[in-house]
Amino acid sequence: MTTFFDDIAQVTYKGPESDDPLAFRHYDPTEVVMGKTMEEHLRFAVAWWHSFAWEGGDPFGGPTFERPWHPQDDMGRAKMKADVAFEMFDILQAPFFCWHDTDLRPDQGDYAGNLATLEEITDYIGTKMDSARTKLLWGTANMFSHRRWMAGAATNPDPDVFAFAAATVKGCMDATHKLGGQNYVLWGGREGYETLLNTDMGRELDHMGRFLSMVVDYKHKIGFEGQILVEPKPQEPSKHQYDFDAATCIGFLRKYGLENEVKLNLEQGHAILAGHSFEHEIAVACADGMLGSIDMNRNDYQSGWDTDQFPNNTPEVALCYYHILKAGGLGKGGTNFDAKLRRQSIDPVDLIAAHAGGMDICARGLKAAAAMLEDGGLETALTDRYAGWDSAEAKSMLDSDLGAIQSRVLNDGVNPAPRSGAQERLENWVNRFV
Ligand code: XUL
Ligand code: CO
Repeated sequence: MTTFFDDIAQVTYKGPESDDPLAFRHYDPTEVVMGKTMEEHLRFAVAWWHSFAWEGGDPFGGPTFERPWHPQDDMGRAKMKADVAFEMFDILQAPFFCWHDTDLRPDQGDYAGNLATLEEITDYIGTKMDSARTKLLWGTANMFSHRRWMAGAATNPDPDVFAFAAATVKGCMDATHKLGGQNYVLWGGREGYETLLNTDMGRELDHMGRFLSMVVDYKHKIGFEGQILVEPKPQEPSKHQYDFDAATCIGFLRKYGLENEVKLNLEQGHAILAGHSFEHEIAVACADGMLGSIDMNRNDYQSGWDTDQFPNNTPEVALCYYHILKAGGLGKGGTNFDAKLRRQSIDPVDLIAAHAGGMDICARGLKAAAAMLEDGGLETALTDRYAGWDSAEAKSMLDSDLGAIQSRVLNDGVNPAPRSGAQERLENWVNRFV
């Protein structure tokens, strides 16, 4: 056991009146909400990259955190980092964590070396998991940071990079499977372009589709029962990313026949970058049965960057969980905090406070969402709004044709009477719960 977090006690539920800055005021993991505990609904995960690997640099300045395991170029320090991670999981009683290969292992500069160090560190993490409550929500490969990926991974014009990517994903899927991971994620940060002047988009999309089919085939070959998830984002780091948003990803998956094999890992900040709300992205995925998991965070609404801040807006979060609950919940997915501290937040306690606060906001949102569903006001308004479609005549219209419909409009003198959408009344109704 390390002592990075020194004398910080386990974060526990103390109720809404508590003024303890490190207590849960809303997240009681054992509280039952709509038939399941909050822990089962929310399935919180800590992201290894933001909490332990990121050193606090930004485009204008270097590391600010100066953790004892930095720089991360040595297996001893990689193990120290894992020790600290599990110390934090214990303080938060975190149900899950997530990683990229590069968050865990020191870089060796070649494939064989990276595979060996990944195997060594994931064996080490596996032994720590044996005596911890924290499970693996998902693993993924970082195929965007090293310079070899600068022109893409599966979409790279160089077939050797495609090969390196395929081998890297295989190694990461094996490690995820070994650790009992419940999902495997692919986020294509460099699967896109900087300029169309040097890009054969049709070919790149075909390669990306074929690559994903190989991932699905390999999942079945090794008996991995987790979900395969792709994560939409419109840009950053690439100027344009092919997995632009939920709707684009669903179209892509259908084109390559993968719609029954792959679902979506949706992220709040990515939705904002795409010009959507998180609620919109979740609703798009739910409408097609494609919701896999969520990366919870928020962006600074002024900066226009993917700032990956911890969530702190209850109404926003509540509407997201409203759609999730309506769709039957997160299933094998979870709520991964793809969120990092601000670079001035250099104290160990900042990491605990950030997660405790994020978990609390989500719990508050979940409870508000459940209360809205139990009240049923929105659902009643929705049923009423579409009630016209309940009639046999309206339903049969969908099986008829334009000519028949025209005859009916002429014969019956159909002349629709506009009705209020009642948006303000519905917004007022929502405000009773959040
Ligand atoms: C980047 C991002 C990634 C993915 C995993 O914006 O969200 O951290 O979640 O590669
Ligand atoms: Co993410």
